[in-house]
Amino acid sequence: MLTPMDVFVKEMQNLFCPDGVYVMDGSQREAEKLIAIAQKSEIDGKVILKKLNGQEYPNSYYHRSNPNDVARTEHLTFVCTPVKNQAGPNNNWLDPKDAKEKMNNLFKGAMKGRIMYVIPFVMGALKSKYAKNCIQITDSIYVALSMRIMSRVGKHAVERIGNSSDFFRGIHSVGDVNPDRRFIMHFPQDNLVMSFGSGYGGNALLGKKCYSLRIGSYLGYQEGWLAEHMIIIGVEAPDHKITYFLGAFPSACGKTNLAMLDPVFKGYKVWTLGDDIAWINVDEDGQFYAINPEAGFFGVAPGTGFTTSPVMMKTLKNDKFFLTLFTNTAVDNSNNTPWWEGVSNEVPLDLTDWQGQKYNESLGKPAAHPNSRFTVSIYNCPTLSPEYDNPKGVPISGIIFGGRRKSTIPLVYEAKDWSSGVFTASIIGSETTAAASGQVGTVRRDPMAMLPFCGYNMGDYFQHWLNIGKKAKKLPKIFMVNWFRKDNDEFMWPGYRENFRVIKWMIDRIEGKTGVIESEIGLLPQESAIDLNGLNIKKEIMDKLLSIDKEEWKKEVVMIEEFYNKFGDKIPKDLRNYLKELKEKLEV
Ligand code: GTP
Ligand code: SPV
Ligand code: MN
Repeated sequence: MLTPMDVFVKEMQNLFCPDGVYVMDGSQREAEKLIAIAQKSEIDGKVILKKLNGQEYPNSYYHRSNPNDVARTEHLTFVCTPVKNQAGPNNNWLDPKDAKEKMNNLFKGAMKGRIMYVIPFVMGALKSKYAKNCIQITDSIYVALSMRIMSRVGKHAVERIGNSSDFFRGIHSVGDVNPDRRFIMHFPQDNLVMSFGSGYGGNALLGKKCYSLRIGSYLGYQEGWLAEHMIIIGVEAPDHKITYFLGAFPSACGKTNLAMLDPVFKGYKVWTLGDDIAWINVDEDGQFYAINPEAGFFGVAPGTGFTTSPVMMKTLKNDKFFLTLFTNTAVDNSNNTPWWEGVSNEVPLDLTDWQGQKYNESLGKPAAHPNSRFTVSIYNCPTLSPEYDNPKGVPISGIIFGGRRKSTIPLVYEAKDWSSGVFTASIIGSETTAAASGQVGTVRRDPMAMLPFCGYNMGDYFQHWLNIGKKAKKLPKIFMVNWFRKDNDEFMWPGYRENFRVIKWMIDRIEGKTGVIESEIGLLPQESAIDLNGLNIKKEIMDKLLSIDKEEWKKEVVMIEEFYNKFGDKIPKDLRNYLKELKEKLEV
């Protein structure tokens, strides 16, 4: 008898008309076979994978994408709910019937001359009751190999699915990589995503943003949990006590770096559990527990180096897992290694840029694409927490939110309680980055760092956050940070490893060891409460980093109100009241 999975695969085969079908088993032999094929196959006249120097970067391969396909495309991403307002003003919307028709027309016969890969995978630890079963279809070997790094691909997923029809369906074809024929369509009610025309991470690795966040957030709304754009870390103090944090920052705003922080203080250690996505449940004991549904990092290369992020450099150079990918970095031809701005101070002499041209520094453009990325297994990470695979997840004591802001937002502040913390997170603004196509550096609202990833109306999402707080008995503290404040175009705070000073202050707050100063926007650290021992930073700079400029904030509330107004009465009353209070305090 055919299982629902068999039926789905047959249906896809009839739709796509591939030359062959290959169901992935997850074995190492399979990986070797696929890597060998990818090294011999071309797309757009470019070899799909090239082997890199194995002494410097073990098991590593280089991939150069179509230059039109280097980032998420938010304007081509849709949430197709039966009623438009279910998707909300935060999403592009199409009627599900129309969207499916459009996609099926693109899919029809699209795999002629290609192999259809069937990728059974699990998001979350296999033994976890919070984990979810999924199947992705793709005609991209690069996507198939990337999925093997990013999720738990293979036979165990087929076994887990068994005779059930309850699994996520992710249907993907790169088509002809044409931005005019590129769509990423989500159908939350059908547990389904259809994606065409892109091979880029967030558009094509459907377990990641599409399932774990957009569909996941909708499932969480239905089932009473949260799917968030968050890192998970455990901070071990010299007395070996571990405090677990979640951290949400918009794309390319420092999550991966914070997830692999090498503390500046002796005796402390950061344990890594996740760098991009967290699924959060309130357990029977009334506490927040988080799991990372992913199994790898799809991280921004530029800025990653031995001084800024030594743990990531060690991860990339580790040989535990049998496959690491580098996409759209430059290549140093002298030793066949991937190269990007920030990995070394000197630009190599014989460098090929991300588009395959000889690099000419004098043109003033970066050699690596600003959104060039590596795809690497979490098991390569030397600071991987022993709790990573814990089916229950880890208990959370603090949630850190952040954005990338030249001005206005102080280095750190704390919310008074859960609901004012939800307000604080709902008003996050951040400068856009190269992680999504479009203009870089313009400030937009990005609540909870979820603007591009919330699969339903964000007004309902805010209410869901407030409700989850009522369900829990022990609530994490909520903090807001900004590592990116600038003065004369220079970062005022050194960032990276030095961010640990702020984390240490948060632990002091969680343990009730230090007081706070009340301000219009929240609770600020007391004078000298952040340990600056060993750091050369002027007092005026610290004062400015921890101050609130009322005039700047008056402009900020205008943007917040504009954003809130888009959602009309979907914005919870409590949040409207906080905004009103804030305006009063600022004398707006
Ligand atoms: P996504 O994978 O897109 O979700 O991004 P992310 O939030 O994981 O961003 P990531 O940690 O990769 O950082 C993005 C960029 O910000 C990189 O170029 C980093 O070098 C830079 N960055 C990270 N932390 C800091 C910091 O504390 N200060 C400064 N100035 N830059 C930072
Ligand atoms: C992001 O853009 O937030 C990423 C990269 O983490 S992607 O998976 O492509 O969305
Ligand atoms: Mn991300």
